[in-house]
Amino acid sequence: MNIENGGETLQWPLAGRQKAYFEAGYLRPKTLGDWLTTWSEQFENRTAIVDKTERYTFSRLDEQATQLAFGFLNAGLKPGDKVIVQLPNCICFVTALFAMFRIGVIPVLAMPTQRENDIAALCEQCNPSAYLVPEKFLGFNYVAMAEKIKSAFSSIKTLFVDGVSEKHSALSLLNCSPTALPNINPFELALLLLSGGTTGTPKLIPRTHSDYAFNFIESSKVCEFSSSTVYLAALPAAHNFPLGCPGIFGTLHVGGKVVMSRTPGSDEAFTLIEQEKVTTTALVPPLLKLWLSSREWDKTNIDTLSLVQVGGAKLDVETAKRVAPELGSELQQVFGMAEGLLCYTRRSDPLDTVLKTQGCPMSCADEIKLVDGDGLQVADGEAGELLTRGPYTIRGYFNADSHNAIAFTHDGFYKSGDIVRKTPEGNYVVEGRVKEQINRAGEKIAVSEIEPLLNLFEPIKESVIVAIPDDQLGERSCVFVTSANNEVLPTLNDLRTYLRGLGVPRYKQPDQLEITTHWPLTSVGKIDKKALVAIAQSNMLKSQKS
Ligand code: OOB
Repeated sequence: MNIENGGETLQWPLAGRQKAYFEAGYLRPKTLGDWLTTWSEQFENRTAIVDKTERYTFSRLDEQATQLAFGFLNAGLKPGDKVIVQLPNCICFVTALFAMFRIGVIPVLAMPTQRENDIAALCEQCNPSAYLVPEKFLGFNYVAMAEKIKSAFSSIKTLFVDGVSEKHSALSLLNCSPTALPNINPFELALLLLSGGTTGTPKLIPRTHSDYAFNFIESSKVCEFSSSTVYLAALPAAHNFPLGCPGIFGTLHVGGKVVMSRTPGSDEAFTLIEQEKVTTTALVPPLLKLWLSSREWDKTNIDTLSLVQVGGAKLDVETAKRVAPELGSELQQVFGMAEGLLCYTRRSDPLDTVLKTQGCPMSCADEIKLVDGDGLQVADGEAGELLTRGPYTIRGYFNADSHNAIAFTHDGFYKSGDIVRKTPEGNYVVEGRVKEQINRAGEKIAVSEIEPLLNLFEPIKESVIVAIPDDQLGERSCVFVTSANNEVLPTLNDLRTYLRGLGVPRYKQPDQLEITTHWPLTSVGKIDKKALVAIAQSNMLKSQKS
């Protein structure tokens, strides 16, 4: 098949389903770099993006991305090279990404909160040629970490630093003279996202120019973004949700304005909402809860905020109900994954759907199957593991053949690990995770069965159950709870007596109780189960010693 691309004709053996998606118009022959050119032609002097220090029009964003592309080429980067990009939410993050898209260099999107071990694990997976960091952010010296990483990984030839006073400063790249930009195939790899696992080592998710463009263009239609959208990127921009669902890219696509908040907390976010007249933002549930509690005393004017998207983890109905009265905005639930599939509640949905479901797929080309433990489709209305395939859902993780063999079916469906139910209206409700099951001496405990019961127990505000490796049992169950009243803390015995009263068998009652005042969070703000397991193990060791 021949594809027109900037006057050149590319030979590309599009095959199978990708060919079908192309022919059906889902995947378009246009690179992300070329999309920026289109936006700059359409929206020229409108404001595209704002951060703490600068404001760029669409034309300036386009120019700067091209300048930086020249700089990257001049610094020795070549199409196909990987670059770890670890920047906070700032204009440079977006400029650098588009510069890379224009020269076929692949950004690997690391989170600012990641440290040496995490970055080393990424380097092992993708052999990066360069690493882009801020000079300093929230008191952490990224340059020192980057120097260490560079000396440990010989593939890294260059460090780029977003800052003024550094020898590697990326700013100097902006003065390089123009050279020819390479031709980039829109159906090839554009960026590598991190998988959102709250357990285990993240895998790299390969997204192409054309599939990612479909991701944000279709999202911005479904979410009704327009040129009057002012989008606040409060979650870290390296995450798929604020980046492309519809997020930063989906806002730019319709000529809206993007506002980059360096931190997700309400202090900075509320001020930016007031100053920039923000209309829309995306949050994860723990962050939404923080915003709601700040709102009790922080009376900054956030009247312009009209849409709050919430996703990334299950939103409980009680919190969902608070969004409209307390933030003065409409709620939209988003159930998505960096691997592809996005489900949204629609803006025209009845309130009950928005409060109680995670919506339905963005595209009619998304295929979903709900299956049982044997891979057989469950009956209508029953919960099963969600398998999915579609124009913007990956066919495999990057460089992970053996994992791919178990994470995808032979006919290309991604096994999400999410346990989901479909309502008669066609919306999906996330009920838990396949792996959120505790195998206690061979007896299986579904976390989604016990957690809601515990949450109804008066002394408990919120509970999270995790599986802890155990010499005798294989796995034991540990429940972490935040207490509803710090004066009267529940004991393990209280919990067991309560559950016994509800007829819950002994093996399903927790083996260990940990009371916590706050939840450890992942880089994007989801409850970090891996950290909970480590805390439970270390507390158990301490109690055994004493
Ligand atoms: C988003 O993406 P990831 O890749 O960080 O995490 C995906 C996983 C899903 O498989 C599911 O387990 C969970 O996060 N999840 C939800 C959810 N949204 C995501 N679980 C329950 N309710 C929801 N609404 O988290 C992500 C990507 C794009 C848009 C939004 C979220």
